[in-house]
Amino acid sequence: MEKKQTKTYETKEIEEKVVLIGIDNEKDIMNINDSLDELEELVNTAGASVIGKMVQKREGIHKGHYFGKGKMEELKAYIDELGATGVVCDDELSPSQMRNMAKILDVKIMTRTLVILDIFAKRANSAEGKVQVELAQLKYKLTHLVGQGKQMSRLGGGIGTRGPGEKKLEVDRRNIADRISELNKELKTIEKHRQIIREKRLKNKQPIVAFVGYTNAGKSTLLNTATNADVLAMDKLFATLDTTTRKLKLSSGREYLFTDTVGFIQKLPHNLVKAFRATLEETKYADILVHVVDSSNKACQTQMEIVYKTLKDLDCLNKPIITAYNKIDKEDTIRPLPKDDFAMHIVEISAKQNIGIDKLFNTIEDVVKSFKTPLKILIPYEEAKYISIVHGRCEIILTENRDNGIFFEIYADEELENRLKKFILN
Ligand SMILES: Nc1nc2c(ncn2[C@@H]2O[C@H](COP(=O)(O)OP(=O)(O)OP(=O)(O)O)[C@@H](O)[C@H]2O)c(=O)[nH]1
Ligand SMILES: [Mg+2]
Repeated sequence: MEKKQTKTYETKEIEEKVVLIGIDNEKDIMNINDSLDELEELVNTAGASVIGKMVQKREGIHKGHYFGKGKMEELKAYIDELGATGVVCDDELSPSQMRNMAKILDVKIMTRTLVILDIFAKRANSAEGKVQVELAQLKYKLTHLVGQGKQMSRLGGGIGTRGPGEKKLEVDRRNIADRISELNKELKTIEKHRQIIREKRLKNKQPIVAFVGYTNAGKSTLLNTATNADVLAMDKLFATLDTTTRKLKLSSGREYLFTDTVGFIQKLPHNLVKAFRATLEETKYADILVHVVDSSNKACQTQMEIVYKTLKDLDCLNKPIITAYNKIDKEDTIRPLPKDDFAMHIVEISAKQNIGIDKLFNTIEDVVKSFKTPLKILIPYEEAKYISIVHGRCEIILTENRDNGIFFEIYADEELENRLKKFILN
């Protein structure tokens, strides 16, 4: 639950009623209607309401003011008719486009990024999350809020004006750069701390399983069900901004670390992704990725494509991926489920109803068992049986005949590693 603002001296929130605008250029991964539906959810999550939508079919964005001239006039009339207080654009706008549009439309001009930043500001809990959000906001401000002063101050609160940075909104623009470098330093200290924790984990050799996926797919719900954690899960976009990790022993007796991560979304600007690098890095250190998919979402196939694109950008596509088609308890689950060429295994689950979780656990254990570790071994010549096992079942990097036996550098899975234990050289 959001805490109500009760202090009288804080900016009074005005209810924003906005019109969403987007361009249908048939080039984006997600079709424009799904994209605007998603933007509507984002706007609702940020606390404003959508009272209209307008789409223009055109090759690209108009350089001066996003929509073409005629369509802008149509939009102006539409806004006046509805009494909208703002416009939220599905794409990024340059400061001059924002200025031109504000001049023509005479309402507040916002973008998808601004809305996402606003949600991030509401959600950030940890020190790291807050620093990351403030950094992202300041960077955005530095490049975008030039010349927006009049509109912003005229309309008071609402989207784009709240956040951990709120106290600092009065910070002189000249100081923004200083603040950015200060925050970067803070982030470095936090990252160092994270690195120490990571090293400890590596020593413990507990496999790390990260739940990744599109926002609202059910990652936090799965972490809660799987590990009895108490992570905020709700039907809002970007419920999770901070990573949570829980330890759990599975039936083999091995301990695993399960990590919840921030959700992905389409059209997330590159600098925003960069701002959340530290959080997303958790994904980089995972041994296995469980790709949680909301299989009841009509755009789920597109969402999956976007997840894989993001994983590729993060250099994580080479990790073993288990796709967990979630929410199969829902009637509107898409059948047949989309194909998934990136997944090593596919399971169907309901994180909420605790269906298929054991199957998911077993699959995770199977994948871990198949992991191959590099080993150096020396097998005496008289142990012919073991020599033929190595030749038959291991990936051999190097062989050397030595006085006391054959030296091998190999990759072996867990079972073979156990069988060859007595020959392993330290
Ligand atoms: N019916 C049904 N609803 C589910 C299931 N799993 C999750 N949900 C619901 O889906 C919504 C989103 O769940 P979360 O666990 O917060 O999703 P998330 O992937 O962590 O989302 P972000 O943190 O925003 O990225 C919540 O309302 C959950 O109750 C499921 O198996 N079945
Ligand atoms: Mg979550």
